[in-house]
Amino acid sequence: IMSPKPKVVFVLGGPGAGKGTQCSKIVERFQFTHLSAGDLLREERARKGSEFGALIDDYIRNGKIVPVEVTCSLLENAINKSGKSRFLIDGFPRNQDNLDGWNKQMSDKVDMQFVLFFDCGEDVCVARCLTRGQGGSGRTDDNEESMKKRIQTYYNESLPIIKYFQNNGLVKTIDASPDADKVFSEVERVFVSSGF
Ligand code: UP5
Ligand code: MG
Repeated sequence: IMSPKPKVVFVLGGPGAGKGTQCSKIVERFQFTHLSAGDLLREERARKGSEFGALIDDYIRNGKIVPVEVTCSLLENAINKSGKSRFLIDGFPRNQDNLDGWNKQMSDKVDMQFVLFFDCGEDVCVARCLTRGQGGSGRTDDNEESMKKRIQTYYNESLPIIKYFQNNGLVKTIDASPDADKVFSEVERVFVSSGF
């Protein structure tokens, strides 16, 4: 007997919208495994012997989106290695290349449930990332120069993908500007009403 396909929720939103923060809360409350594409890329960058380390480093500093072959394979490996069946995929897909690559490599292997979209104004996003950078996040992209590029990439490449999902009725939008607990109360409602 075939085991059922893993269930996947895409978690999208601008840089600093609170994707990671909310994913941690979802994991505490619901049976999900959190896979942040950005975290997987940063791990791969740090891995000794990685052939992609320098490329990933350059893309992240410049707020550019790493070619999908790299990111999608990291995600597929993480899904397979975990042995789990419900995943939050945080920060992916974020452009057309990501979406096409995912559809080619993964869409038949999982059941995508919905897209959780953290909607947040640019000023709030930027302020959150810069504050985190000042607190010593160690992230090479939490500075003003990288931030401008991350925001540009978000508007030019990622928002059109969110709009595409919206046109297909797949998006649950959450106002991400209130404090994290308030945001989570909305997130909770979405998951409960989706049967989780
Ligand atoms: N914070 C969170 N929620 C708050 C709230 N409600 N009120 C006040 N403060 C709040 O939060 C950011 C900061 O804000 C934290 O200090 C938090 O405490 C505070 P976080 O939860 O980390 O937000 P998140 O949306 O996860 O922000 P992140 O910076 O991770 O978003 P990005 O989308 O920019 O980063 P990611 O790691 O996904 O990607 C980084 C780079 O990797 C990309 O720019 C790209 O170069 C590359 N990448 C790819 O190439 N491909 C991919 O598929 C993914 C990434
Ligand atoms: Mg994050």
